Amino acid sequence: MTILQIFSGASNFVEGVDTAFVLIFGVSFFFLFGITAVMIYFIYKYHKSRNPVATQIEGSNTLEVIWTVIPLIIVLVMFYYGYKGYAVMREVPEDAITVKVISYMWDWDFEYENGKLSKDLYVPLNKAVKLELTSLDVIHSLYIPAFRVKEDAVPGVANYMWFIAQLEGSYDILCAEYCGLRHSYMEAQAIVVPEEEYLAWLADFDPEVKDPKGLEIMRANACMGCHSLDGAKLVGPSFKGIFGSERTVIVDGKTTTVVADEDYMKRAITDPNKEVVAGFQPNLMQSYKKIIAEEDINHIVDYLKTIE
Ligand code: HEC
Ligand SMILES: [Cu+2]
Repeated sequence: MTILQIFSGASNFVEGVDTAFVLIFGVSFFFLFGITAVMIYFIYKYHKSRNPVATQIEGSNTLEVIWTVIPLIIVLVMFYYGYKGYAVMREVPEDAITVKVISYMWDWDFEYENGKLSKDLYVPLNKAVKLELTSLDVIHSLYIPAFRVKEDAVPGVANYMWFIAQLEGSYDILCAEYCGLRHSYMEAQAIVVPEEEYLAWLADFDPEVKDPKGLEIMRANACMGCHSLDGAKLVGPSFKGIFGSERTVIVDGKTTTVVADEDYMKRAITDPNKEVVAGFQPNLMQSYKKIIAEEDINHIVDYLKTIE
């Protein structure tokens, strides 16, 4: 992200948020320095050597009115600009495209209207995008600093946010709600491309191959709390590139290697403590044989085959 992208309105909310920010910051800055300057001046002016007898002031209606009314006006002005910037954020235009955001420890999945899933958020330039936020476990918060938007993803609550991206480029997405061990790694990119490019990207997917159903089942069974898709080692091994790779496993205390084919992956789910992946603890993963139907286990295996 360049300085240009930060300051020149990467989204339609930059102006409103920055106006409120600069106003509040400016007022605070003015009073911090103003009050400090007056304080220093009074220390000098009313020093005992220059002003040996203090004046007792018994109250002044004029002063009371001034220091009540002026702060009241300042606070109302701050509120006006803050509210003006915020109100539009809750009014989603009717032609907005919808992207579902599924957050979980510790990653984001973005699901588009046609069922395509992605790890980075793709959005078309100059089009309203509504994000529908859900969480599968704890509270997360989707934060795109360059767009000046942030909204909590709360389990069991349907929350939303929207924006219009106005500059092509790639912008950081962060989690702004502390959510555990890998909170700080819960990042992604918002990738803004011209609309034709976005539509081409969106159409380029084969639902048969991706089998997002398998991912859904894994999420519903909290597999992703122990396994990552991106190579990160959590409680269990990452699924990245698992299909067809050689796994070093310990069987009855002896180390051997097996190729992770369909059969191996099914065994790993239904009888995980028979072949224990080297470098990981046995008995952490339970057998899902009686918990997940065989058909659904097949969906999981089909999905695992696609994770490169
Ligand atoms: C409590 C943490 C935990 C959960 C939840 C969990 N696993 Fe595991 N999983 C592990 C650990 C630890 C290992 C490595 C030790 C072993 O092989 O038993 C493992 C191993 C695996 C392997 C073999 C991986 C390899 O590198 O060869 C697969 C496949 C797997 N799990 C699938 C799943 C699926 C599917 C689910 C959800 C239905 C799941 N796991 C839920 C902890 C977990
Ligand atoms: Cu988080």
